[in-house]
Amino acid sequence: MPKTSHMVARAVAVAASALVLAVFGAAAPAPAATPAAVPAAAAQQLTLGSDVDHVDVDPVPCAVQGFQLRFGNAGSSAVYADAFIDAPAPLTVSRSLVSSYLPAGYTLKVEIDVSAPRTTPPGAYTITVRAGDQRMSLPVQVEPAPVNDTGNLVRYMPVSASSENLPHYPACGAVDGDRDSADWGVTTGWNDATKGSFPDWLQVTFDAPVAVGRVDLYTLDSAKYPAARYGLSAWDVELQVGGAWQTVAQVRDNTAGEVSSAFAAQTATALRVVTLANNEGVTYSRVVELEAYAS
Ligand SMILES: [Ca+2]
Repeated sequence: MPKTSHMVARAVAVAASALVLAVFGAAAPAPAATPAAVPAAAAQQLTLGSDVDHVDVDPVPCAVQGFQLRFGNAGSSAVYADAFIDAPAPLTVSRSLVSSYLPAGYTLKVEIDVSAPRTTPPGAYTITVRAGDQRMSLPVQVEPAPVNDTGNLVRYMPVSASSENLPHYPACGAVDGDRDSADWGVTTGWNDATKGSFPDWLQVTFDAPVAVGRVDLYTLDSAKYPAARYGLSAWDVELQVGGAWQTVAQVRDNTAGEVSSAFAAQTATALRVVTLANNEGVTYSRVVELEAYAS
């Protein structure tokens, strides 16, 4: 049957190709028949594509935005190939390199997240993807930063932590405006990555010095994960004043999901919560939302 003949012919061609590779790779220390011995073909037929024709970017922490890179091999031989993703500063991408084995006729699909800090000038940017002799340009539109009219001083501010349990519990989840513990696990809360080790810390750095007189902390507290069992039980609230950290509140023996700490307002350049213990035992730090107010 013609179909069978074609398949046989193709199989022979693949075998012949493998033989050539085996000979080619004979001098190499690694076994030639493994995929690792497949060289990048001299005449690659790589393809680049995307699921969207442009990306809209909101310059806020934890914004979910980006594109699906489609990295293909239109050639008749498997190759190892690299795709380089370049974003103009201050934009960042979750991956700047996709390095993959691409069977003949195969297209790899990779999700690429695009982020921008809140201070990014709004306007048009271009992400460039290169692979072999292929090049793809993807327009990016950065939207204006949102106006913070919440009174919450840490909303949209840069946040960092001693460690992050990624990808589901990033530090930015603690300042994303969502206090609902039912959303735990879908990037609305911070969980550290050093199980069994305290203290941990979560920090927000202000754009400019600001008077802070109250800090509200929402620890994990849902029907499934009640605070009395899974939430933070002890932490210190610290303000950076004149370059030095000062402890302005201490919370101990907590079993509630929300704790508001009020203190004499101070003009601070940063705010830090140093976590000390969890009701579950010596496990993790879990903060669903952190908020700060003038009073
Ligand atoms: Ca949150």
